[in-house]
Amino acid sequence: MKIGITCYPTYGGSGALATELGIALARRGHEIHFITYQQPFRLPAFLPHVYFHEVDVGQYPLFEYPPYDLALAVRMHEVVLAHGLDLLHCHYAIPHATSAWIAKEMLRTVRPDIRIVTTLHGTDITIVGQDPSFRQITKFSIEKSDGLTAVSRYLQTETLTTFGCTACRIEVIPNFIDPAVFDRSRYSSILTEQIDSSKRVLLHISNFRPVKRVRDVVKIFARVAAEVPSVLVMVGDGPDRVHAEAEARDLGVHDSVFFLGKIEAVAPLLAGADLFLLPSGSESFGLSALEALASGVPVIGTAAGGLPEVVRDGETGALCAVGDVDGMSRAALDILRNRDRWHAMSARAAADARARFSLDAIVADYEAFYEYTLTRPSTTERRSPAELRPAAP
Ligand code: GMT
Repeated sequence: MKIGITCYPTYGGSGALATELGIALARRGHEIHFITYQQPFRLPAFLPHVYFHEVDVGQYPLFEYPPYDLALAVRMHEVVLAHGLDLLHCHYAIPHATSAWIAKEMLRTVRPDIRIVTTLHGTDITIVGQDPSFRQITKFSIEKSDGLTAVSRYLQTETLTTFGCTACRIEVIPNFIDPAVFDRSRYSSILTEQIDSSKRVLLHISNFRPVKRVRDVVKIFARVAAEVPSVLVMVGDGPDRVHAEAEARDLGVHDSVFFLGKIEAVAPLLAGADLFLLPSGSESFGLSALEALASGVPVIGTAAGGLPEVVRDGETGALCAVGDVDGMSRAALDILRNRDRWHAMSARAAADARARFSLDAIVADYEAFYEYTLTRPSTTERRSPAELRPAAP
């Protein structure tokens, strides 16, 4: 198949997942075209059968807000025609699925067979998509996609409940890991070159947006460090980094907290960690938690959204209510104080992640879903949900 992939190319789970998917599909013989405003952060310089098409929004004095959505639609249109793509796979509903729909309308007469698959990742539904400014266009774009996937059962239900798109069939295809990459035994711990090896390492990776609750990460760490000698390694960057840094200073633990900034290859860091902290307010899946589990790192997090579908509470980590810093700190200490328990959890985490979320099986699910979508009538041929509803009396 020839597949166009559009995602946010910056640091974040949906971009990481979309890029890994494209790379894996190319290895399986498909031709992949990334269509984004920047080279995706996990995409190396050259890979066979992988192409990158940059979207240029241009500049014009009249545009205070250059219309990226339109430039993206035009680039999608262009790439479909130039390379004979079979489908466009959009990661994150807006604006990608909206632009794909515009491109599809532009292609209606010349390429009526083109199909759009949209993967819903999280805040496109739970936060941004519910903002009154975007709600109707999110619903519209979802309903106009020929195939829809969500990364967890939680997100599937949330989408159907929030948008009430009764005619949508949403396939759950979870995030995945490459078990060869997220393998603790592959890496010697590079962290010990900087950090005293007698200390336990707690790790957090995210884009430091408010939903990640990075101050809770620091609060949990401060309570753990008061009892067990440990350090906190913070990977990533974003708007709440300054607040996390301030919290570390306020709690007097700043000397034990290392802010490393954005790092692409996280597997070697995970291989040196004892616990992964993810106290998010909402998490549709939690790709970083899965990468930690696969690396044999138990996860301390919240029972929010789709995280319970990833982390088995009490077996591969511990989940508490959002904001329950005490509970998460206690759970972390319980695991760190009992080395046998940690080893058992670590082994279970790596095995469970491999059994349920390995790349080969999940990429095959995407392939099967593409094939299914390509054989179905397009949404432009199907009747809209509104038309199917009986007219009001
Ligand atoms: O965080 C987001 O809002 C978007 C996205 C991203 O680009 O980082 O993350 C989401 O997609 C990931 C990949 O499917 C999921 O593993 C994350 O749980 C999800 N983030 C949230 O739901 C907060």
